[in-house]
Amino acid sequence: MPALDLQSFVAELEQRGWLKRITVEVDPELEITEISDRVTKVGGPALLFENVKGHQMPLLINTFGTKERMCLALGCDDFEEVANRVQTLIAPEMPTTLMEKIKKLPELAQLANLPPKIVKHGVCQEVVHTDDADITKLPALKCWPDDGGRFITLGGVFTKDPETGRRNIGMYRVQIFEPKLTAMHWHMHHDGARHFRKYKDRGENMPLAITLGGPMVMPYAATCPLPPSVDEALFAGFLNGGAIELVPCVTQPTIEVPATAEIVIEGYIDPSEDMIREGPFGDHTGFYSPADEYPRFHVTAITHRNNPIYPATIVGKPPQEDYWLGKATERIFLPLLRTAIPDIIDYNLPMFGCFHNCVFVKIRKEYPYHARQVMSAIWGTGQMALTKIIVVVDEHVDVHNEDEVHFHLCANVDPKRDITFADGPLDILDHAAPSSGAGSKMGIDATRKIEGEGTIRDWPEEIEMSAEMKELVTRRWEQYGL
Ligand SMILES: Cc1cc2nc3c(=O)[nH]c(=O)nc-3n(C[C@H](O)[C@H](O)[C@H](O)COP(=O)(O)O)c2cc1C
Ligand SMILES: [Mn+2]
Repeated sequence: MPALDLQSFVAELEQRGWLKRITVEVDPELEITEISDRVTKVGGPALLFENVKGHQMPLLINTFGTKERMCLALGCDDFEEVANRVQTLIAPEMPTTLMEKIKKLPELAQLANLPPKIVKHGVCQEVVHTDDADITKLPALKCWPDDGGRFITLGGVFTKDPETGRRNIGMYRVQIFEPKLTAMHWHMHHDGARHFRKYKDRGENMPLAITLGGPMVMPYAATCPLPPSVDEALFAGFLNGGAIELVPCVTQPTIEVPATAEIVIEGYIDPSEDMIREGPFGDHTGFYSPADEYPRFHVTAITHRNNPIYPATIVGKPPQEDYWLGKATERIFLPLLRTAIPDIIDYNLPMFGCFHNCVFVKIRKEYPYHARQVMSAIWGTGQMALTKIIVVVDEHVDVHNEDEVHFHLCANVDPKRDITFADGPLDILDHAAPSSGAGSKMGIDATRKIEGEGTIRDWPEEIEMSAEMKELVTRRWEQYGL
């Protein structure tokens, strides 16, 4: 089972030798970034900085920086395990015999226990600051030289839809301005922003909480591209294999937060207020996202457990630890993506594409322009709709092998015939887009062309050695003395 709080996860990492404690004083402005960046890029350990200049709290970073640690956080050996559970969840096989029914029972019972459970007390409220709440006490990082200030980078933002009461959790960065003032940087396509627009229309204040730590599945769940109707806390319960315990906030009691969180920042947004200029911020695209106007968040309380650990992350040129959060999503959401687009056999969001810039897709082509149909479907599906460049390849191509994809892209494409352009929403962070969050997309059909797909001549066969000869050479390999 995944760890139920950050502290026990840290203990587990340490026991496995996957964590390093840094005892010398380090600066949360840039120095931690430079250290963490170097360590992440070589697949190094999680880092616990015990002596952060100007602060009392220790800071944990690079927690999810390898596949092994990401899997440990999700309580699995491989992302495919979780993907298979998702598959079972969405396509339950009809139990036929009594024995099979009985075998299903524990699974079904477990399902029933997935929604979050509201409890009265939580360690996240061992210490409560209201009037004396001061977010500048948190060892938030200034990540990159041109950043507009210090940012909370690994927080889960808890909001509720004012119409339906439905909860949303999203990971959005939070810039610190004053002891009780921050900004809420949710992109307009994200659910937090959707909720905000509803409060604004109703002319009501928006209650909100930012949480740090808690059950180890929570940070990941907050990044999941779930449809607005799905509560991330329910999905977290599914990942966790049991309900997440939530406790009502002290000053914003309609918002409930993980009982085992390290730190909770409670507050509200007044939608009638002027926005605040937020950023710039060195982003996951490898470029700075420019300063822009975002809602002001007023802090009404900070609660925390005794001796909390402050979790942080940096984003920047890949790989960073968010690459592994993204990889987990790519694998875990494949079964869900396939319910919308069954033609997709597999896909890969390559590291260089920074999530939305590029996707490699594998299909079994069955009719003319099948690849284009899949491109259109991707451009119409959830957060995948933000994809800028799609490369579609045939079934025999390994989409996780970039060279193999590039080989087919270069060999199989007549640019005029096989490249298609479309317009649509893009990642807000795409600086090349002609306007913010909107622009053009490119689909490259790198599959073998068939009749009905424009002018094609005889298509040659791809060179492959016969299975018999491969087997023979493998068998004799020792004899060659190579
Ligand atoms: C480290 C990290 C930082 C992120 N920062 C932001 C952010 O500042 N603003 C934002 O809108 N999305 C950000 N995201 C992406 C969202 O968390 C992600 O798209 C999530 O699915 C949004 O959830 P929602 O659809 O419920 O809003 C970040 C993701 C990660 C992994
Ligand atoms: Mn959501």
